[in-house]
Amino acid sequence: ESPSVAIAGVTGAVGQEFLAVLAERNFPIGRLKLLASARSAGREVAYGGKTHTIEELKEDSFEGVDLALFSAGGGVSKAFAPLAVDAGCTVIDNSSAFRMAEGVPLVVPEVNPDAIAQAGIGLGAGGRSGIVANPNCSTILMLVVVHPLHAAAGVERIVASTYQAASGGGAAAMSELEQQTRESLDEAGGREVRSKAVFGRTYAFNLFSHNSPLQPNGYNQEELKMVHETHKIWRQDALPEAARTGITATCIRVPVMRAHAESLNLAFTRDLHEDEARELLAAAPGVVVVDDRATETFPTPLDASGTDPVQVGRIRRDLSRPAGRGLDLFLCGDQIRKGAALNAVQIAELLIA
Ligand code: 11C
Repeated sequence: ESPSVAIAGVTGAVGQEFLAVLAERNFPIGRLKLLASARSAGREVAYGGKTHTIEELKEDSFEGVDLALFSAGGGVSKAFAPLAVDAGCTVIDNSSAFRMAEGVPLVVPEVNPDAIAQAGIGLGAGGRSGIVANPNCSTILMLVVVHPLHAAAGVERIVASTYQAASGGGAAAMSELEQQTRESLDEAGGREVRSKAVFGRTYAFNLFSHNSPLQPNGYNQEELKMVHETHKIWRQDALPEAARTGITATCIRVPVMRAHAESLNLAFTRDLHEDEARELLAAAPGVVVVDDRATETFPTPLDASGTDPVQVGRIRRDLSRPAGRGLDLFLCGDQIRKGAALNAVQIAELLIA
């Protein structure tokens, strides 16, 4: 019997993409429940040839629901995901609320699919109900590409620089970028940028340090998520610091709509040459190599937008390292799809497999 599925936060950018990805992948759904805040309750949404009415997310929303996809912010997840689990529902949570919690698997299906079964989480008779966390988008995109190289040659250090799209800030952030771009081209308006409700600054034709809270050590939270989530996913979190992959990141918001880009510098413990890396990446699930030097065809956020795989290119030896011990590369991936909704639906597919 097909599972009964709920979506919490269905009106958001990721919530809408959950529906698109579920439909595209023909995910089996018995009953579909669409949940959002009281403001959106009563609105109608078409899915699978039927009209569904959005219901207000409440404490008893998950009675009789087998699987819930959450993307309504950390506060909503903290308040409602445990209630859903108590009602026998397994939650795939796109927020950061439970990612680092003990017993909550943090999963990129191409990297650590077995973490769900190891935690004993399943649907119905397949295991206990529980929370499975979807990692941060920048972590997901990085690991889909770096994991096959790590498996082959042991990544000892990653230096990451991100170029992150508006979509990471949600639908309102995407509208703000669009609106500011219009305003800054508007002669009549004096080219003054007025729409600053989300980021509080000029975003159009500009870039800025990621807007997540800055920590006393000078890193912002987005940068630290890439470090801590990667250690958890690679099961390095219990290792002494010297045995973990060293990871440092600088996260930047750029005026791009919905695909993140990352420049990665990788150091290896065993030899891995450029051609071998290209072959490993060409064979890796969820990755497409876009790396044609002759035509200077490399990944771009626009080409990656609306697509599933993470594009990788500019694969080259790091000339500052001994041959075989360092590579540079550049990747682009759709933040709303693989960075959020697609990864969550792939986790759901693992749960019903
Ligand atoms: C961004 N990565 O691009 C963020 C958005 O921890 O799920 C998602 C934050 C998170 O701004």
